[in-house]
Amino acid sequence: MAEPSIQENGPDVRVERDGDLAIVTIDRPKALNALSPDVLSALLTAFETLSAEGSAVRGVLLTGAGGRAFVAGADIRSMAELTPEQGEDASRLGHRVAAAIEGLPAPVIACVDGFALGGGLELALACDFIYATDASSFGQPEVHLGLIPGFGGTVRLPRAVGLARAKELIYTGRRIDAAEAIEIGLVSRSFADRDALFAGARATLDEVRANAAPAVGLAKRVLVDAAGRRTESATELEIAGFGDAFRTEDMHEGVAAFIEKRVPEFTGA
Ligand code: DAK
Repeated sequence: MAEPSIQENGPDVRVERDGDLAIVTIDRPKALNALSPDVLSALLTAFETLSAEGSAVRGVLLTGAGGRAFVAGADIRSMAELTPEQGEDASRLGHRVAAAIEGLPAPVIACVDGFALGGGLELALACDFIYATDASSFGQPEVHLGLIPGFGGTVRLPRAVGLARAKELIYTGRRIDAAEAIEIGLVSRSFADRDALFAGARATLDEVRANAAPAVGLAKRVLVDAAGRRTESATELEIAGFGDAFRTEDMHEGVAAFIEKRVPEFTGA
């Protein structure tokens, strides 16, 4: 395996590569990794750059540095003086980051170790799923500040936990622990500590990487695009994606290998 490489995307975001895996770290621990406009821009660049690599990227772990927070929210200080128009622009930038994560064909696991609040939880919700340490906590506390979620929380939280639970969390701004987050389906798995969290996330990506890359990418595209659509329109997306799978060499290899009773040799084509 090649030596892991590190790329800086601005001072507060770094991307480490380990072969076809990428670890994106928000590294602003003094502000509990709060999402300033610079951090959001750097995240956008990081995910757009990974997207441009196509099938050379098979999985991404998104995390926060410092051991106290994934992300404690949008940067409250940088929001203080915004006009309504600037508020909308800030919201758009957050949505572009979420879209870049959802548009990446490879799965992105949010590895939460500590607070995932406000814009931080929204960032995690844009990932394919959330793994967390037992000591983590989650919430949408915007109403405590006179705000509402601005990076997709009103859209993705109800999809993750159901409309009633999302309303309860958003209207109260209440924080929940990892155990409750698992119970309501917000977090997929929790782990005793950060090392176990990363080992677990890497093990999941290893399972994914054994499969045909184009099929995983097509499945993600359909799952992301179909979410929230009416049944008929959503199933049309699945039909198109299913057809697209037949255009890939890996699909023909996978089916042939099954019939010939051998292990498939996927190439990502
Ligand atoms: N922004 C900026 N700085 C933050 C921060 C944040 N969200 N969260 C923490 N910090 C900073 C603190 O100010 C403190 O800095 P210093 O005072 O040391 O300089 C440092 O991080 C450590 O925090 P604490 O001293 O407060 O640490 P504690 O352990 O006592 O408390 C805490 C940890 C996470 C419970 C507490 O820091 C906290 O309640 N933080 C705020 C959490 C929060 O409300 N987050 C949601 C923010 S609202 C928008 C788009 C999206 C959104 C809004 C607008 N637009 C389109 C405009 C989304 C909004 C949100 O995310």
